[in-house]
Amino acid sequence: MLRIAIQSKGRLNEESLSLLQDIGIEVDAPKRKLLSKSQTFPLEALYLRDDDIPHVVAGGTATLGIVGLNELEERGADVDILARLGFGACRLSLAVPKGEDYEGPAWFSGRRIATSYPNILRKYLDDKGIDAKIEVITGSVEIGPAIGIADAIFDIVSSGGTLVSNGLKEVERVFESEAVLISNDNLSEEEEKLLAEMMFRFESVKVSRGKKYILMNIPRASVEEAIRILPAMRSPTVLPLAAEGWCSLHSVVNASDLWEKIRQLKAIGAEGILVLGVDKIIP
Ligand code: PRT
Ligand code: ZN
Repeated sequence: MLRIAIQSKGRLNEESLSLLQDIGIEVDAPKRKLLSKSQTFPLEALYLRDDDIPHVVAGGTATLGIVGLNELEERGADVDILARLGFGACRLSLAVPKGEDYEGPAWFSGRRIATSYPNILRKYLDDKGIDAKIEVITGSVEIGPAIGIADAIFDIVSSGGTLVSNGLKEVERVFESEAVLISNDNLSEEEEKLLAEMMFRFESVKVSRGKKYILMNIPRASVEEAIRILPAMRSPTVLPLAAEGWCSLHSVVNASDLWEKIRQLKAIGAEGILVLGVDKIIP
């Protein structure tokens, strides 16, 4: 059986569970339980604080884990990164009080920087040859300058709203992060097999993200032009309609191109266009 370490509560919990659900693995949400065994796949979820996930996976207590790349980088655990998961996106940035005249990283020389990510910050400062003092604090880093324990901060930024409301401005983006799937690097043959099945399912969900299924009626005379507009995985499906001179055409498109494709298809006479979500794509 596989065991996956998941954040018990916090920003990554919900999307981690819904990712498992998308690949057919149902586990109970963490209430007071630390472990929850799936009834639909040989896997159990182990609910932890995100800080503990890298080491629990590296040490083998869990086979897999879902954690922010920022935590992994900070803790330096020896694990394999299997996939970037496309959620929990954020960055680690340096920010200074908004009135400061900031012209470049040299500003930080001799200053105090508050952070919960001393290792990533230390590496950045060393690379730049900057001698600054790192003040490690574990929560509410953003209030550091206001209460006088630091001149600047190094913290997670997503929308940037927290910086603004604390009178700070982001001046250096140091590390880009998102949730990643990690594994222990020493799996048994049986575990490898289960993991391969999970990764196969996971790929099919990933490929389907951002895709739409589109079907429409189109005059037979426009079919070739429509096929040029809508390249599908192999080629679009074209079915004759009972009405003389008309076809039904089905294809898969990127959601980002959808409206432009619809505009082009309407221009060549497409009617009754239906757009549906795509759940899985098995190539
Ligand atoms: O209890 P536990 O230790 O498990 O949770 P935690 O409090 O340490 O972590 P949590 O749940 O806050 O975040 C988990 C992970 O989510 C982080 O390690 C990041 O990988 C990722 N993540 C993504 C974020 C954010 N976005 C984010 N915005 N983590 C924290 N924030 C903070 C940010 O620091 C700021 O204070 O949210 C606040 C709002 O950000 P803005 O820029 O949108 O205002
Ligand atoms: Zn944490």
